[in-house]
Amino acid sequence: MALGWFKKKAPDEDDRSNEEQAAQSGEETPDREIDALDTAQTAAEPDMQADAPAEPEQASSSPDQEIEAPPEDMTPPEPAPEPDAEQAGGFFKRLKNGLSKTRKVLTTDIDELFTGKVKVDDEMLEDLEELLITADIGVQTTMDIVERLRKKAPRISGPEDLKEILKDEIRALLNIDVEESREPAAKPHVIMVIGVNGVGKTTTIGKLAAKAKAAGQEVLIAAADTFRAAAIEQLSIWAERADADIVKHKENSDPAAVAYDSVEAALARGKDLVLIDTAGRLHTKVNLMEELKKIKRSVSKKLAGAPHETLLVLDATTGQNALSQAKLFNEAMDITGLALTKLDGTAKGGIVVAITSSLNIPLHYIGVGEQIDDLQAFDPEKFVDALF
Ligand SMILES: Nc1nc2c(ncn2[C@@H]2O[C@H](COP(=O)(O)OP(=O)(O)OP(=O)(O)O)[C@@H](O)[C@H]2O)c(=O)[nH]1
Ligand SMILES: [Mg+2]
Repeated sequence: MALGWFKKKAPDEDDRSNEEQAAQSGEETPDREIDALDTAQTAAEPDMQADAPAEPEQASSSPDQEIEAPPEDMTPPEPAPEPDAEQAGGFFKRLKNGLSKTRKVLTTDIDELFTGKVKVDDEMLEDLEELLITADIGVQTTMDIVERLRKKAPRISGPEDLKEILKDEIRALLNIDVEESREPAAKPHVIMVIGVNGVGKTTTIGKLAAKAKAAGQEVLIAAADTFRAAAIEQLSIWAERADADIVKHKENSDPAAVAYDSVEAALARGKDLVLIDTAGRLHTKVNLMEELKKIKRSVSKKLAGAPHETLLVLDATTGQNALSQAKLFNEAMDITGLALTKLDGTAKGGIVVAITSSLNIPLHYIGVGEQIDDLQAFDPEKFVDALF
């Protein structure tokens, strides 16, 4: 299977407003003046030693306070064990299985709306509105959909009709920003993966690495989340599983230097793809966005034009909060695409509709489970088919 690459859709961005935004958040995290942000220091004297095992550290500071992330214990999860052969299933089957909770809301519950009725009435439309909001399609989008359904109500004579029409409505919303796929122009193609803690960045990198390997590409992973030794360990397990190289430094070393070295190593080794893992929260009080920008600058110093993609990972189970995260990250980081994880764990799969219809950032990948094969290129048609 070919790995899908997508045209960059850079949203308008104003650097100065980013700085202002960073300055504002700096008021909340007063120590952010830390001038590790100086570009000149970025890649200086990289530390190439192997990571020394160390005890995972307890969080001593808050991450960007503007971004709500669920509190969690600080030990990164072991990657889930590899699946049994019979568990694996086909691509579409995995998608369908993953979306089962959301599908229940959109199908079984719609069937129930028709109990004792043959025609769509106002009460039914109100109940449907509630269902769609439960599935996290978003209030405005739901209201728009229900309004259009109201006009078509006389033609709807049963739950199957209603589902078909709803399916068309959702399909139309999902297809808004379909972008053309393309082959990577640069070698190595560099993807920086960002997002708040726990959303699935490291797991997504493991899955992406495996996909790229399966497509015949040589992959190198950069352990630029240097927050905890355990995070570096977690990434190493994924790298091994995907048969990818990994560049790692010591815990607490400069993430920008790790990223720089990774690109250097990838150039030297003729790699096709570099995937950069980053922290979702920081052990110092450096502003997260500032650190991410620094990593980006460092990478572009080694390879002009890199990173070619900045992939924001969002957790579907956080529902509408994922949308606010996307907006905040995009203001600072010029996101080129999204990966939405954990669609298998939620009935809020409608967030896909909210994201594609309200953000001007293409959704590239969806995660439908913890296994290495559980990341799929987002395909609106298949997604809708799996949803109903
Ligand atoms: N069910 C399910 N779980 C997922 C998916 N993607 C990731 N996870 C799980 O989510 C948890 C967090 O994933 P990580 O990859 O460690 O998240 P992270 O963003 O790297 O977290 P930090 O490094 O702490 O910022 C792990 O238990 C993963 O197995 C998915 O698509 N479905
Ligand atoms: Mg991680």
